[in-house]
Amino acid sequence: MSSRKKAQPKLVVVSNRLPFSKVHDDKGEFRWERSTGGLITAMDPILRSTGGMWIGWDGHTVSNIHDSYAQFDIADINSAEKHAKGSYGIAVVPLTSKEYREYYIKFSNGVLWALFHYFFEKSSIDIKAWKVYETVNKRFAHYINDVTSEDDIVWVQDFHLFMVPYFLRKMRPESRIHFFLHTPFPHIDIFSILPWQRIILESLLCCNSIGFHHKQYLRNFRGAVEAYRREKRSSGESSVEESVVTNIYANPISVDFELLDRTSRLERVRKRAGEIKEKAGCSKVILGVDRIDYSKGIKERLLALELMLEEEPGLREKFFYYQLVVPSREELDAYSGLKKEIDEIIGRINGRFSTGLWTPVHYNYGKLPFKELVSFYLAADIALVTPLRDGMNLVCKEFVAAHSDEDGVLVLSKFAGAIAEIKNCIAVNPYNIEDIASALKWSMNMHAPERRKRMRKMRKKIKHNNINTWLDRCMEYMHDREDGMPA
Ligand code: GDG
Repeated sequence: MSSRKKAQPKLVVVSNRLPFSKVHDDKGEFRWERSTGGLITAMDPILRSTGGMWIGWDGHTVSNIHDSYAQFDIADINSAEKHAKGSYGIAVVPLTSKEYREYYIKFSNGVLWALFHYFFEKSSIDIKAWKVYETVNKRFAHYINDVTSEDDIVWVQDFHLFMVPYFLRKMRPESRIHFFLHTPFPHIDIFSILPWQRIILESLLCCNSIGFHHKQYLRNFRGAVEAYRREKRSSGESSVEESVVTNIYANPISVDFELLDRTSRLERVRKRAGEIKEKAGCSKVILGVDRIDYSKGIKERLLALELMLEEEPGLREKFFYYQLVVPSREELDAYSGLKKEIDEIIGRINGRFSTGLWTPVHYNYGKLPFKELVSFYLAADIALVTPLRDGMNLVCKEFVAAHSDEDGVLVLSKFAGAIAEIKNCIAVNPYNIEDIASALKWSMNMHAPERRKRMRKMRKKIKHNNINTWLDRCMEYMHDREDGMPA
């Protein structure tokens, strides 16, 4: 391990995955592939302009962790990064394939993701996996300590790394350590199912600030902290976290409105959106875009579509539904099983309702290039975003930002964090397929003036609450404790 210590405090982002992944090419050689997502869009410019650092895993498992820690400059990744303005450090935390399975697949996704999205029946409490989760979190903390200075501002991201603050605080009693959670924080009735709830709370309470997407998650967190403190007091135990005042806040993450808006105005993108509409050959294009996940409500949404087709024969041949699905966590049974179920439902719907010239559901399993995705957003008259539970949901915000034509209807789940900001959508209960079907019918029949009025208001909101606003507010909460809400 080499060390990188600078006198000037810098921002250090720590997340499970780095903004780049190491991937094999056909010849078995490695290259770096840039990942997509809101966090990278937000963090990349600030890290570049301030010369910060990103610490995480590169997506590639190794057999010997001791020789696999790596540190380099982002400019060394490829020539595109070399020519980009500004730069920042990258530090790779290695994982073995066993650790990947236990820490990432089984514990982070199999236990925590399921529970934090209220699917407690899918959350299999696994003590062996917890041990590996702890080991990996400790490794992250030690590496942060090795490659950064005590004055740096360490900002840990998401549920994969809940225990990092605990281990890091032991080494750095005075440093600034912050946390942001990208999932919901569940109600105490759910959270208390987790056997490690106390130690996770103690770890979070080692932070100087903790951010959530939604006020409800913050209230749930506060409820859990109060219960934890009551229990401590009644048993006469002292708390490990008493020396740190934790500032907790709600601040909804957003999208790069300007980039999506600008991309949707490109000639190439408009032309492609036109082609998508033309190929559909129907009056309405409906769109669903999701990472494959049971929390996204893809299955329920398809059943709603089937119900609508059953009940309203007049709507047949009037729309085209595109479901874009990004592969995810295929190693978990809950995910591979879901893919099979989705395939079957789509097969059944198309089998029941297709006519010689029309097939209701079109399905793409894979990741589209960014401009192609924006073309789909722009082509869609209606976006169906119906997660059963979602910390925020960026897809609904991207759909709005990409509609530079100021038209389009958003049907949005009332269990997505985004519902707090987006008032002019059509809100649905994603568990109620009749509710989704009737929202869909309403959307298809909505007149242009109302569609435009709603879309303009949603665009105004997302334009104002964009990814930079989110980042600026987080920075304020991290720097100014007085502004937030003490835990
Ligand atoms: C977690 C939380 C929270 C999708 N298909 C393609 C593609 N995507 C991109 C979208 C969007 C992202 O994936 C999905 O983001 P979401 O927010 O909808 O969902 P999660 O992945 O579950 O994200 C969530 C988020 O973290 C941030 O805090 O909002 O609640 O669960 O950006 O555009 N991108 C490309 N091609 C595709 O085919 N290029």
